[in-house]
Amino acid sequence: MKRVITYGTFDLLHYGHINLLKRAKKLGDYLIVGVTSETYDISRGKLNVSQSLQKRIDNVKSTGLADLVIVEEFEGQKVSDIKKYNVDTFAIGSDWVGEFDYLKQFCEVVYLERTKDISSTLLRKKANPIIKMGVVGNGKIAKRFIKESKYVSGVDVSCVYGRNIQHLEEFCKSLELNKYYTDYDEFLKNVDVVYVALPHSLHFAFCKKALLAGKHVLCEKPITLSQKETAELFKIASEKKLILYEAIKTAYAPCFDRLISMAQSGIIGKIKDIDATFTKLIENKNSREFDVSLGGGSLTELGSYPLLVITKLLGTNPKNISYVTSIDDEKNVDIMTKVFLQYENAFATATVGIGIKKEGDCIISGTQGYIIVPAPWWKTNYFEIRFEDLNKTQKVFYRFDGDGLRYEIADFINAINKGTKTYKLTNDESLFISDIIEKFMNRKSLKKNIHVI
Ligand code: C2G
Repeated sequence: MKRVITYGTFDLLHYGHINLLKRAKKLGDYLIVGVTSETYDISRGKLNVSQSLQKRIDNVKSTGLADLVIVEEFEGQKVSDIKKYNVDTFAIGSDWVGEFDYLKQFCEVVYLERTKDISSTLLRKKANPIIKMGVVGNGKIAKRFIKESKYVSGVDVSCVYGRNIQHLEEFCKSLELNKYYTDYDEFLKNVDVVYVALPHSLHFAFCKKALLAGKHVLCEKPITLSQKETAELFKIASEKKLILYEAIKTAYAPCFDRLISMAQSGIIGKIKDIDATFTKLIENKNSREFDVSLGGGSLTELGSYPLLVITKLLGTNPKNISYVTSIDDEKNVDIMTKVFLQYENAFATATVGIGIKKEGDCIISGTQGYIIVPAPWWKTNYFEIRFEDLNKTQKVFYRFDGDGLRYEIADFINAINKGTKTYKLTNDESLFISDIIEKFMNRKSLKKNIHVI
């Protein structure tokens, strides 16, 4: 019996896929089809697959062409599948010519002519027309965001809003953008969705206006500086059936998602302590980060990251929250802050600093072991699960491409197309983070829980 194997995502199964499967089947007597898992697709840079793995498997099965359907989960699996299933022929479309020649040492490799004028990308475009996104703000993060958006299909950043014409012109030139606006209402009329990348203190007003104008919003973290304001934005979004995302990039990174799932699986026992640190020295004291009127400071700037991992694993109901902080006398912003959170059965510390440097790792401790994510843990691409017996250490690696903003953009675009948010950062989690930031901002009224040193 001659065994043939082929692989693919098979998103929105179309006649191009079916043609391929028919011809692959004819190459032998038994056809094995490997359907890629979501995590594998993300790891190889395919970010906009629209159907679930189960749906894609069902579709392949419904063709009646596959004798066996398997799931492809990792790079290098093809070699072991070929050996495991005694495969004689590996077949794949001609868009991959040359890419799989290395498999020739194990079996015959056949590239089949790709069917013209049809692709999943084309079908996705038809189902979901390209979303026109406008960027609010023209600073560093806006620039990085626009570059990263190019890796996500289904979205096109078409224009930018700002105040300073000279800066806008330079910004547009460097990013090959052809339109800028200095009038926010005019800008809103010309986009489907907005990304807000302004100083923190302006987030609320600009998000609110965009939502009221019927636009989906992706807002840089922290979404606002108070729980009340964040709640108001979510309320408007929900009433108007709009998607509102807080852009904490770590939340959407595939390796972070894996970290959270593994920690929640009980692999280290009951989670009892989390210690997460993020410091980033800002040299320029005249910058936005040191400007109290713009919501500057360590906790507003960086707090979202450690608070994200804490809320994901321990929830949104600590029994007690207290802070120790070091304030810059001249600027009146915190150059380092530690937030202590005491939960019913666990505790956690979030440490952030823009004026004091510290190792930026994250340690999640449990009753049977701990997980360490080395610095920079917020760009999660690697972690170790360690136990009393060091021989049991597990190392988990994952891809974190570019600046990592592409993952949040892809998630946001998918949410718009599907009409619902993912679990990766819930409204409750954003509200919780806003609350902790707000309590700190109002520190005068919280004297006994704040220690200034
Ligand atoms: N295909 C085709 N004609 C098209 C579209 C796709 O022949 N018009 C083929 C592809 O060449 C591939 C298969 O259909 O052999 C599945 O295509 P995709 O779903 O796009 O999957 P792909 O990303 O090519 O995955 O490990 C995964 C594989 O490497 C390929």
